Amino acid sequence: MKIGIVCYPTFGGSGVVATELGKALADRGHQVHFITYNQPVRLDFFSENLFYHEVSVSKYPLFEFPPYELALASRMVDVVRFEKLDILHVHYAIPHASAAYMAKQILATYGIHIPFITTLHGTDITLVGNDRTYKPVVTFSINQSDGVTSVSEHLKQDTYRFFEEVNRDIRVITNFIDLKRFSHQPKGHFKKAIAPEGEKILVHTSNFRRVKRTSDVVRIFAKVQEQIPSKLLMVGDGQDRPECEQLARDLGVSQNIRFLGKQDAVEEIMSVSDLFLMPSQSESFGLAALEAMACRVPVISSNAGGLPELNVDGVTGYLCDVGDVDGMAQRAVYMLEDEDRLNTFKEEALKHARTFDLSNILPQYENFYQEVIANSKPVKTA
Ligand code: GMT
Repeated sequence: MKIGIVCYPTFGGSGVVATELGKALADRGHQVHFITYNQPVRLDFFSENLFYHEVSVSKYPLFEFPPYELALASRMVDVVRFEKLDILHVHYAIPHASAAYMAKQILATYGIHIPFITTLHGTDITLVGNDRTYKPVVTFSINQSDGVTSVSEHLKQDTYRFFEEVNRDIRVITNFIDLKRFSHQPKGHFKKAIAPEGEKILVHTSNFRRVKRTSDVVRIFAKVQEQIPSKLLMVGDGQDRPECEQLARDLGVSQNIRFLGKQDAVEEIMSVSDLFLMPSQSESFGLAALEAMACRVPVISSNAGGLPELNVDGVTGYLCDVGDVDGMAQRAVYMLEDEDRLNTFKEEALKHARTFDLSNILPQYENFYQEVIANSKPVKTA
């Protein structure tokens, strides 16, 4: 197939899923065309089946808000026409689904039928559910998609709950992990450098947005550290990082926390870690937690959103209510204080991560593409 993928080319979240999916499809022999405003971060190598088409938004003094959605729709029209794509797959509804709808209508005037699939990732639904600004457009463009997927069952139910007028079937295709890349690596020297006295290593990765509750991570760690000699690695960057750094100083634990900023080789950091913390306010799936589990790291998370579908309470780690810093700290101590117990959690985390291996999820996307191509109806033109 010739597949167009539209995504945000950023660190973390939907952009990573879209890029990893595109790479895997290209490995399977499909031709994959990324259409976005920057080279996706994990697309930094050559493959004969991978193409990148930049969307450039012209600046004009009149445009206080340059119309990215129009530039994107125009680029989609251009790429579909000239590369003869079979299907478009847009990741994150806003504004990609409505841009795809517009491109589809324009292409129909050239006699070209292009079906499009929208994958819902999380904040495109959960934030908009609380903010009516984009609601009519998101509702319309979900309903007009030829196929819709969500990354967890919980996100599917949230979509119906927040968008009462969405009347489409939504196929759950969960996020995935490439276990060939994300696996435990022997990085003993790195571990020794971070924890020279054999301290336990806790880790958190995110974009430090409010929804991640990163200050809870610091608070949980401060409590754990009172009972277990330990270190905390904070990976990523974002608006709440300065607040976390200040909190670490105020709580007197800053000497045991390393803020590492954005990192490419996350799997190397995970490989030296004993426990992953994800106390998010909301999380449609929690890809970062799956990355940790694939590296044999158990998870303490909140029970928000789709996290219970990933983190099995008492098996791969523990789930607590959002904001329950004491509960999360207690469970962390329970896991870390006994080496055999910790190892059992580690094994279970890896075992469960294997069920999300790319090899299980990729065929679900390929089958869905074929289903949608076979069943989608061309736009009626006058
Ligand atoms: O939260 C992020 O890191 C970005 C965000 C996005 O939409 O790009 O991530 C969402 O999509 C990820 C990939 O499907 C999910 O694993 C995250 O759980 C989800 N984030 C939230 O729901 C807050």
